[in-house]
Amino acid sequence: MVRLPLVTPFRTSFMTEYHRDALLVCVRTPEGVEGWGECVAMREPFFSSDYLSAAADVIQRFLVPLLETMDDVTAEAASAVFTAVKGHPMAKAALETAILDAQLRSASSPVSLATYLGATHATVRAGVSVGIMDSIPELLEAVSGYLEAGYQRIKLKIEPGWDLTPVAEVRKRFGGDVPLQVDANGAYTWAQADDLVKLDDHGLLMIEQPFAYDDLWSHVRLGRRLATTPICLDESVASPNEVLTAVEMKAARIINIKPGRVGGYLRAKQISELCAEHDVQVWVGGMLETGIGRAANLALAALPNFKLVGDLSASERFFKEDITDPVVMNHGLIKVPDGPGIGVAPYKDVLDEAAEKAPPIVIPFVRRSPDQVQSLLEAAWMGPDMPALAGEPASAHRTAVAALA
Ligand code: NPG
Repeated sequence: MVRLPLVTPFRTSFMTEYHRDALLVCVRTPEGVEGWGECVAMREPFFSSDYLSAAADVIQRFLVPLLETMDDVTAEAASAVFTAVKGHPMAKAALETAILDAQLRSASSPVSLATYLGATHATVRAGVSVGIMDSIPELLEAVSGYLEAGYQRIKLKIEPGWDLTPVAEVRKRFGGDVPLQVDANGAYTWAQADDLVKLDDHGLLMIEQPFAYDDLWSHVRLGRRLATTPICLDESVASPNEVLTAVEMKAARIINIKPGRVGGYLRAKQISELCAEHDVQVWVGGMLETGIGRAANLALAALPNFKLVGDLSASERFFKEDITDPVVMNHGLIKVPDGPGIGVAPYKDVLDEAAEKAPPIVIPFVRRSPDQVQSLLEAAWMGPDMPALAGEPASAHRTAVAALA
C-alpha cells in the first residue's frame, strides 16, 4: 500500500479525497521478472462496491488460489478463470495487469502494453477532471490554469446545486469552443432532471452518469429530453453485457471505459470493440491513478477506438511526487509508454518506505489441484481471520449459514 498526498483536495459528489491510497500488486516469475498492477479501488465503497481491503482480501483468498490451478499463468487465461469470482473487477484488474506486465516483459522479444493491445498512436491528448469547488472564482482560476497548461478537454464534476452556474460561468469566461463536459457520479434523481435538461444549452461534449448506477431507465428518459448533449455512462456498466444492454436501451451514446471498473485491460479493449460495432464512442476514465495505473491507461487510450479525450493528465495534476517516473504533458499531449510491459515500475525507495509502514503481503505460488483449491477456499471461508467469525467455532458458523440459507 502506498499513500500519496494530493496537491489539492479532489471533491466529487460522493467524497472529498485528500490523498490517494493505492494497493500495488507485484507478481514475480520463476526467472525473477516482476510485473506491476495498481488496484484503483478507494478505501471506502463510495464509487462502487469495490474497496481496498476487500480487493486485497479477494486477491489473497480467491484470485491467487485460482491461478494456482493453472499450468501456464497468462493474463488471458487468468482473465478467464477470474470469471468464477463474481464482481470485484478492481481486484481482478490489478492482478491481471501485474501478470500481463510480467508476461510482456519476459517474452522472448519483450513488447509494450500499447503494442500488445494494438495501439495506433504514440501520444494521446490530455484531459483533466476538475473537482467541485467552494466558489466560482476558485473554479475559474483552476480551469484557467489547466487551459494555460495545455489541457485539451475539461471535465467539471457536478452535483445538485453545483451544475448550471459553474458550467455557465466557465462558458462565459472561456468561450464556447473549450471542449467541456460534466460528470455527476450518479448524484441526481429523476425529480431533478429539469436541471440536467437546462445543461443542454451549453454545448457540452456529454453529461456523464447523472443518475445512480442501477438506474438505466432515468438515463433513457433524460436522453429523450436532451436535444443535443449525449449521455455517457461510467458506474452503470462493468461488463460487455451491461454495455450492450445500456446501448440497446439507448441509455448512452458514449461510454467511459475504466479498466479497473470493467475488470482489466483485456476486457476494456473488448468493450471498446463492442462499442465501435454499435457506433458508441469511448474514452479512458481515470481514478486518480499513480504512475503505474496512469502508464497502463495511456496504452489503452492509444487504441484506435478511443477517439474522445480521456481523463489522462500529468502526474503533477494530482501529485507532487509520483511513485514512478512522472507522466508529463507537452503541448497538451502525453507520450504513450513504449518500454516493455506497462513501461514503468515503482521507485525502490517508495516501496521501501511503504514496507516500513505496512509490510507487503507475500503470497508464495503453490501449484494445486482444483480439489486442493476447493479445500483451501473452504479453509479461507472458515478462517479465524475473518472478522465476522473471530472467536466463533466453525461449526456454529456453519449452522448460522445453513439457517440463513
Ligand atoms: O484523472 O484520474 C483522474 C481523475 C478523473 O474525475 C476523475 N475520476 O468519477 O471518474 C470519476 C473520478 C473518480 C476519481 C472516481 C476517483 C473514483 C475515484
